[in-house]
Amino acid sequence: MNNYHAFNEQEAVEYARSLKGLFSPKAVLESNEIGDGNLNLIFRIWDRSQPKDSVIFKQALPYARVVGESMPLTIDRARIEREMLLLHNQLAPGLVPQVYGYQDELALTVMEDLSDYLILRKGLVQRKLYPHFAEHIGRFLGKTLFFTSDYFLSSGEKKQRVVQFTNPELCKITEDLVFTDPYFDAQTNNYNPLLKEKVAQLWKNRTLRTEVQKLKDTFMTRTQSLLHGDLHTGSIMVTDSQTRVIDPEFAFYGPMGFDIGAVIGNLLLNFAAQEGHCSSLEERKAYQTYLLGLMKQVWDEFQDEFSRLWREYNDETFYYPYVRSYLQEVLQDAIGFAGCKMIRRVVGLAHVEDLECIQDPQVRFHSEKLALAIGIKFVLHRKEINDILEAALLVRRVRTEEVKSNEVN
Ligand code: SR1
Ligand code: MG
Repeated sequence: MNNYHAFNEQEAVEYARSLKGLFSPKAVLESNEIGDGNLNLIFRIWDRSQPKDSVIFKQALPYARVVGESMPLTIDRARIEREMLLLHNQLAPGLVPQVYGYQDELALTVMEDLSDYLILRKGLVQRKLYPHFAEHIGRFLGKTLFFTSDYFLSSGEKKQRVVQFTNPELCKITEDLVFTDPYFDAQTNNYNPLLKEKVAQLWKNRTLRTEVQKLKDTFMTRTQSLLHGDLHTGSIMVTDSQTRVIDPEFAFYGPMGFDIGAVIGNLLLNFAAQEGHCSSLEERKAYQTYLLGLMKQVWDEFQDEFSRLWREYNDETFYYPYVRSYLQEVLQDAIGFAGCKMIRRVVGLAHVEDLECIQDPQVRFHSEKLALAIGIKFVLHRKEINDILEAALLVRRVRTEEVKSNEVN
């Protein structure tokens, strides 16, 4: 940490100039700090005479940006992120940004600029359609979760990887913000005052809190695969034809369902948010149906890819027919984690743009209430779900109940 200091835009340019081969010696470099995430600095650096000639500098701050210096955070997360990106480039080529270089003391990674891409969350808020996203993410999940599991790696290799990607501080953030704080009157919580009664009910719900505790236990103890660790729709960038997974600084060995649940939960946060975005009932319904279709397709693609790889690489070490019940448990975990992810984004510290961009608190309240209701049902009923279509049906049922209860009140 001795030689660490956080860059400003000018320092980022000077550092870029000092890196041989990154830009032409004649380049006139400019830089903008464009980070809008919770943790890091992101500099875009480009050559004024060749604007397409550009890179991203991602620098970890020694604290969480969203909170400030009162929340110190290890800069080792930059190493974890870079090592994960390099591994993802091998396991799922074409679905992650390229890494061009790094400097550990500065907690700096130099990587591909994806300015032509849009953060998926923003695209979903605008109700855009992405014909390839579900296939790409399903495949990404299938490959990265299979190739880092005991079903592919030798027992020794797997355990070395567990050590390499031990990420205690970032896991603790998730343990607190996803599984703990939303379920009591924690200082970090932040919710729409109109939800006060709903949140009080949440805290009193002993069955729910027990189920969330089980999921937290799974998160903390099940070293199934190397996870991205924070795979929400803000960690995915898209064009009409391309998909890239970014920001794996929360990577660690955990339960597969946590990554899959992050994708599902965030698609459904958008589903709930659409209630407050779209005044045309027909357009809203069509987009919500589209989101449920994406959820199903992500799961189906994951399941197909994972089973295909298990069969392809199977020797007698693991009995192939077990894959079916194995994936059933992964699905139930994914549904439970999706539920937790939805609840935390309504009650906890860090919210999502899908809901936050609804200006009117009364309108937002209805979307937040729906997100909460889906999240709770997912946690409580995950063990009854044996097919992704049942999860979609449950979402539809909860929505209908919510609409009815809004009419009565
Ligand atoms: C203090 S960090 C808050 C959240 O931002 C990240 O994206 C993770 O989701 C984390 O929980
Ligand atoms: Mg992130």
